[in-house]
Amino acid sequence: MAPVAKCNIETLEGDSLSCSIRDHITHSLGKPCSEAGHRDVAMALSMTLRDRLVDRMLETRMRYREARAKRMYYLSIEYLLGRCLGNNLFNMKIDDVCRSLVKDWGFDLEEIREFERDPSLGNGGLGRLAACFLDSLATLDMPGCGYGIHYEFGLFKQSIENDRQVERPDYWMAEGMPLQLERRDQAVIIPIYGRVEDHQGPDGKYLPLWVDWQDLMGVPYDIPIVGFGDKTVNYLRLFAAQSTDNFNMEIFDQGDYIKAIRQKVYSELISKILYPSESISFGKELRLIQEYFLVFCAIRDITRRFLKQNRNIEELPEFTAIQLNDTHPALAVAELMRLLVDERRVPWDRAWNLTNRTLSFTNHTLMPESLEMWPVDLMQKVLPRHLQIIYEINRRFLDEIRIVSNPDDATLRRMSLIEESGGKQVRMANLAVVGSHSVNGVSKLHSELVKKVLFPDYAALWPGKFNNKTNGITPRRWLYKANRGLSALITEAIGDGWIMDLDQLKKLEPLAGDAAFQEKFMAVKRANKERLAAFVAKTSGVVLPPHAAFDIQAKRIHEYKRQLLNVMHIIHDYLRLVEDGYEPPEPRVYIFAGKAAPGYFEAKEIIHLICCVAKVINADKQAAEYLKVVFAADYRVSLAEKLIPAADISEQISTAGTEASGTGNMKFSLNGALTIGTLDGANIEIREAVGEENFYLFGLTAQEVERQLAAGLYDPWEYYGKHPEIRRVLDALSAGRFTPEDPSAFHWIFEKLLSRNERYLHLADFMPYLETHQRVGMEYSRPEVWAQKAICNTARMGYFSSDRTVREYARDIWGIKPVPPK
Ligand code: GPQ
Repeated sequence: MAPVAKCNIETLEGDSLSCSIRDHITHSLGKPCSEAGHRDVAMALSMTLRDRLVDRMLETRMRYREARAKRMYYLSIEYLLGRCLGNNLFNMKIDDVCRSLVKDWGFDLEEIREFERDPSLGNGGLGRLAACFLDSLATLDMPGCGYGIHYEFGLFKQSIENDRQVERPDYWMAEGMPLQLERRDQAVIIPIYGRVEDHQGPDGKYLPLWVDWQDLMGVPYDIPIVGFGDKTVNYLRLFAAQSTDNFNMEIFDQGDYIKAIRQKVYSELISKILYPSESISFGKELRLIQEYFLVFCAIRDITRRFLKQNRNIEELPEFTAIQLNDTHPALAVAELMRLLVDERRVPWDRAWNLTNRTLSFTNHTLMPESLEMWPVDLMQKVLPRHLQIIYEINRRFLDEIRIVSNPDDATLRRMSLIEESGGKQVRMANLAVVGSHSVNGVSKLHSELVKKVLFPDYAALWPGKFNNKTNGITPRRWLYKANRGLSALITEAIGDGWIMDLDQLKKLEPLAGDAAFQEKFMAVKRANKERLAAFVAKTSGVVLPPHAAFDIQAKRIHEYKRQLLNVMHIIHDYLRLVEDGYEPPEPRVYIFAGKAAPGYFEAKEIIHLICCVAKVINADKQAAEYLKVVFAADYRVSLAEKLIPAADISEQISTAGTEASGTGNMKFSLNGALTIGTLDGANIEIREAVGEENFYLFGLTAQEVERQLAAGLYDPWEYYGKHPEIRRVLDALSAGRFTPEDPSAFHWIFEKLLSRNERYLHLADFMPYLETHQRVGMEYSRPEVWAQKAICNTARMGYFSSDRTVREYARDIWGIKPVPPK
């Protein structure tokens, strides 16, 4: 390794980087530079960046402090950051310098970046949205940081074996995580279990005392979050559970040393693993403790910081906003009340006012099975004081609405924080709504449905509390970094202002009809497809023709997202090809990616089906020229960055009214894919933005779906009887056409799709879906028509930048402002 020795401004940067990397190889990794390999350079480079980021982070902290700026804290049980090294290099604008630096040493920067494991500390959209918001907050110089859990095992790694999903643990820190800073000095002690005793305070007033609790410890790890342009560095603070060295003396005194140790080990389980599904974890004690653990650590940390700068707790809402990312951190309502009332002796009404003005809540789902409820018995055992506080909030709230609106009993029952039927349960969504000053949905349609379907009584009571914040995505990761070819082309055409101001993509519109630009645009797409094809060939052995239309559905596997509808269409295409001798206007490549929750039978079977269908089709010579199907294993941020830039067609086909927003839909369209989609979630707004003629719409509306389901009108047999296309596909599935060795394997799908209470109305939307795909095919075979539509998609997606979303939150909910460096 020789030092770089050119003399210009870049080289100055290069020289100091080079020194630092060499220094880390020697002193942090303990190796002579001459023996350093790819992995060592990756580690040392990350450490070098961390040093610079920490400097900026300290500067940012001073800047916020001097400005006495209001802060926003985002509480989320998940963060899907994706790989950090490349993102940091791009945001710090030193990617080119580093590339040429390591090249001089004989290394390839892209190869070095492949050494980093994705920190998969999330399941899907909710966690990825949190990561996009952090990027936008830092880019906009806004004082906003994230709080979460430092899971030891992230979302499982998926592989496909014998055509089925296999899950393996993801020990994401196996290669080390050089970017994070351990902050042992700021560890938090967390009380849990125990009971509440009634005492009388010195003033004669009732004083509840939480006694006999056990303790846990939360150790913070900070990950610096750098904004584009390297000015502001915020942080994501993740807490890891550790045991304290206090022993339960009762056990210890009995001489049961091993039992006492076992209890300590149990406490470290808290942050061991991310639950791989939102709906299967309710009722699990460990998950409740995780939620509490996050909330306690975050609130303790936030108030500690606040009180360091400001003695008067009454001013908390002037300087602090706390955003609850869905209901997983909803215990914050009870915990903030507990801290104010029990610890700081603030009178209840004042404390309630402060809590309400500080907290705000985002809902991300309408699916009834995802609405969190916790059994009262469990909460009594784990969090006796919090349960008491929740009951007190409920009592006062119900008293108040009795006075204000004199509701009937049914309304009161619906609005209560406690579900009384069956075993008593705490309704976390109600707790979050009652305890927050703002409740928002994540797309226009979703926010309307939140008011109409989820919380009609609350919306009538507090119409001003409910609002919409349509989701967004960060253009830095999802265009600038993920699609280098398109980025360069855009910058060549309109300059690089779009990276910070995505609306500038509008300037591409006049070029949509320009033949030369179209050619360049499609050449970039083609190159991305070739790169993806090479990756697929290497990882799964399937050879994809890059001139085919790449049609991709990448997202969690869930019945409501209707991967089944997509597979049914592929089967239809295939049978038409081999049985009817039909020749389609264009060859098609179908790519699926996504994980199924390990306990979700139907989702895992859908993956099995996709793999079986792929095997049969890919082996059929008659189909070879026209059709290929691939299941790309282990969907995660870094794989999304490979798939999305290569897509021609984006499948966004959930049953209308089920997908809160979707954010993958935005990423595809921004990268010039055309959407085939339903009027669901943010699809509606994407279609409005890109223009009807540049979006392939099909299917029932949310209202129509709702009407069919409510009136029991949906009769799948009618569609089966009426449409030979549907019959042929379902009969093929039921007869085991794709599983000759186990012909009844997919009979359940036949039965399910034909059952009257099939909630997602697959068959109602099937024929319109087919017909729309037919149109997609025709238009793809006319390159100039297609190119124009694709360019219009990219040009008109500016609205869906998470910068816009975050600015709206800041203005309407958080009350925070940019604090840029002078
Ligand atoms: N979402 Cl409640 C998740 O990814 N996980 C969850 O636990 C909940 C919602 C998604 C939702 O399904 C998408 O439609 C949204 O685009 C996304 O949250 C971000 O809002």
